[in-house]
Amino acid sequence: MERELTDVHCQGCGAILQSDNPKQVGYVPAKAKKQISCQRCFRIRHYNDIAPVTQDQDEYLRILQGIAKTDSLVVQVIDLFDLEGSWIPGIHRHIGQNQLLLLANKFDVFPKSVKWGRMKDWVREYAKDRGISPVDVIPISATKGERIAEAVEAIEHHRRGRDVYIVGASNVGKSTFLNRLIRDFSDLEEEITTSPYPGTTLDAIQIPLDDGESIYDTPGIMLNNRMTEQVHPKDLPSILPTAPINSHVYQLQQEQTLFFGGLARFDFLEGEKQPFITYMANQLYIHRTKLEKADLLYQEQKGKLLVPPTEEGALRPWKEHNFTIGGKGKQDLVISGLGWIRLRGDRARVRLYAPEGVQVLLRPAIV
Ligand SMILES: Nc1nc2c(ncn2[C@@H]2O[C@H](COP(=O)(O)OP(=O)(O)OP(=O)(O)O)[C@@H](O)[C@H]2O)c(=O)[nH]1
Ligand SMILES: [Mg+2]
Repeated sequence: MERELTDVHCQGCGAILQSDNPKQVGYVPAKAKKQISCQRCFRIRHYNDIAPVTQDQDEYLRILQGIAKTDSLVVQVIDLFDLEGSWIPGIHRHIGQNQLLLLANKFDVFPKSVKWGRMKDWVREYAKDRGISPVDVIPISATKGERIAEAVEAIEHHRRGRDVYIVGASNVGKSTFLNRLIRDFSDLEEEITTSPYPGTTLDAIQIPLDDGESIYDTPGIMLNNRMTEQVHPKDLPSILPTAPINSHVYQLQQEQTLFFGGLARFDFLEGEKQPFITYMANQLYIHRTKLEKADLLYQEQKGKLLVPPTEEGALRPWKEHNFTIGGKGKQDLVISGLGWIRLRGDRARVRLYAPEGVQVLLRPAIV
């Protein structure tokens, strides 16, 4: 990728370092001129600062288009907990003639019973349905360090002496994965900044490889169809799973309701009594009630009993999604970024409320 040689980039987030404007990205105080990372990175690392930056989609597309013109291996990282939400729409248009390797990250949040091969097949099928034949699909856990060696081997094998670009939606764990590589496979010292909030990496970050080529971290594209990007950053820890998710079985009668904090609502409108199994972050509060009480409860308890959201006005108004189930086997009703509800496939009429713009969909059950 072409770069102005005069610019010095922050080693934590890739932004161009500058001492003119503390409010702009890449700021380092003039007296700390020798620093190799910016004040924002320092604050994220040492104070867990929330430092959202409004990202320019054009800037992101410019980086992707730059990659399409190179002869390289493109590695797309996706988030297994939110495959549909973290997929880059039209990725095949962005990579040009280059081969694509898929790293399916955050495997650690699945219950132990979920098989690795199952995840691999699922992601491969998903890619195939979108016109992509990846050279390989490798489920990994960047935080737990699982299957990293395998990913490295696959990258080495498929890059055939070329540069490597790590791409993906924001917050899928691209930088966390690269830090693993830096720590375990190199003698470099500086690490890339990571954080629980989307939009951490701001520009491409170059990491040299032994043969003179490079591997690049890139800023993640912001995809507003995920609950994780709609909630206030303060509420993110309430919905992001960090440990294997414990599923919860709810035996519901018709006309019963589940609230997922105050973020979404599931109504079992009609059908025989049956189990509904939720797969969401363990710390998320789920409240069960009767359908007839649900409206009033929401009015009175939103932001009190039904949290998150804790911040007034942070979420878009709810949109209603109606589904008639039956005859298709077990299915997942997915709320992008929040998790999913497994339906046994019995005949049922259900309704889901989620903030406008958050992707809601049915898929064959994956667990
Ligand atoms: N559970 C789990 N969390 C992970 C894993 N990898 C990364 N994370 C978490 O995901 C969040 C985002 O990680 P980053 O590495 O900053 O993500 P990114 O893709 O570089 O994000 P941007 O720079 O915003 O595009 C952090 O809270 C990480 O700890 C993983 O394997 N499992
Ligand atoms: Mg990053």
